[in-house]
Amino acid sequence: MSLHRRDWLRLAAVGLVGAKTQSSVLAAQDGQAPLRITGLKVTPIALPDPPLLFAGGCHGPYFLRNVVELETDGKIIGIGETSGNRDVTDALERARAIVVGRNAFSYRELAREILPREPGAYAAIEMACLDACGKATGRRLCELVGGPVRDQVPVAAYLFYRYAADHPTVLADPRVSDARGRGVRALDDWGEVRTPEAMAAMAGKFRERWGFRSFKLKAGVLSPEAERDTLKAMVSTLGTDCLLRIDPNARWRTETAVRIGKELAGLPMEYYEDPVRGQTAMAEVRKATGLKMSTNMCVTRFAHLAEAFRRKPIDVLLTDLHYFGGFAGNLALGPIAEAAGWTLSQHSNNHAGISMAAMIHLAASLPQLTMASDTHYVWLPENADIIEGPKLPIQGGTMAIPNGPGLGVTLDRDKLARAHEVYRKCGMAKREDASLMRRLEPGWTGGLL
Ligand code: GKR
Ligand code: MG
Repeated sequence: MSLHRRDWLRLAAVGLVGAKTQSSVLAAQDGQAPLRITGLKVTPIALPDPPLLFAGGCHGPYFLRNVVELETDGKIIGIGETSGNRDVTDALERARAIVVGRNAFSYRELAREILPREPGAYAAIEMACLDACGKATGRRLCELVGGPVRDQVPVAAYLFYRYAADHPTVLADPRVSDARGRGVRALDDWGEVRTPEAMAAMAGKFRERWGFRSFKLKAGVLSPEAERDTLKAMVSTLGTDCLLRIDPNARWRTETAVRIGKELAGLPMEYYEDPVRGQTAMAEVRKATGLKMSTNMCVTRFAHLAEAFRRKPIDVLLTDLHYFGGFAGNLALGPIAEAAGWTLSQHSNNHAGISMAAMIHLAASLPQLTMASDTHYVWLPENADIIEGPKLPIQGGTMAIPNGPGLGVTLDRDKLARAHEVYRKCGMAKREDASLMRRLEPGWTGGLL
């Protein structure tokens, strides 16, 4: 819903529409701020997740998110989404007292108060403020922050080794509280993917279906040699015009990472992501292999930048609006990354359509974010999203900026209510991937390789 036409005409008559400090001018005019925040509703949800494997274990039956609805006196509701652990829900509940009574246009003021202690909560609140501002002004979120600098946002194929969605151990997980089952009742039909050949076949299908050019292999799961062979098998299937990323989430020792890194030299590597833990080890691998290195683990906040300038562990930074200061933080990060000689890519954790829309708006507005963004969105079953209508489409390896003011997506309250009900029933309060992995692979420890 937009500000009433009558209000715009009145403001236009006194020359205020488009004024640079619109919110304060409007406030002065009316004696109160427009888009005064009157309420903050937080809904924790659980959405179905297939058994994807990574260094920390196997994804549980659901991933958790928090959805925020920010009510304003203009009867405009802004929406936001962020990480789902219970501590973030609590942080959002605490933030209500700070946010209510403030002005959605002044979200940077809120950053000072909420961001340092609760980055995940700040991200959802800022997203909802910007969505409300967009709805009030009839502008897309990317336009509010000075974009778009690109209309189509490239995204990467995010490839996980995995078990079949209807593996008996997966279905027997005590946290499952929906009607999923064997065969046609399974969450998806990708089946088990635990060999180089099976992964290469899945990569080929990902390209056929979504047109991806960049392919990220989530590693730290099989032996490092099998994961190297997986990249080779992917090149045999995809050809050499694909771009490859491999991310063992720091499960490899430095010697392993150097040895495997040298063997990757002949492949069309886009970057080598977090093979080892910490900036010092990353810098050593970077020097020894000459590969482009990237991280979403050793540089995750502004406080890490100074050390990274000194140690030089990376060429590419995977940023994330959910923890790197929202849109405001990311837009500030762009020129800093450029000065450091880094390009930006975008990190992803499991998420739904609201975050997907926000990630597209960010990639469309941040000039330095030139590399394809990661997204788990392909793993979300079609009918499980919480936005109205179908999921946002991926075509030709890119996503278009959603049409419409603000984020350009609408919350489907029935789907939200169902996802909240699942949250209540499944009993999960945080992400926990080791228990299912130990049931699937007794003896698994997740130790260094
Ligand atoms: O979803 O298993 C996963 C990923 O491993 C995720 O947790 C990571 O944060 O996607 C992430 C990454 O690039 O490291
Ligand atoms: Mg990573």
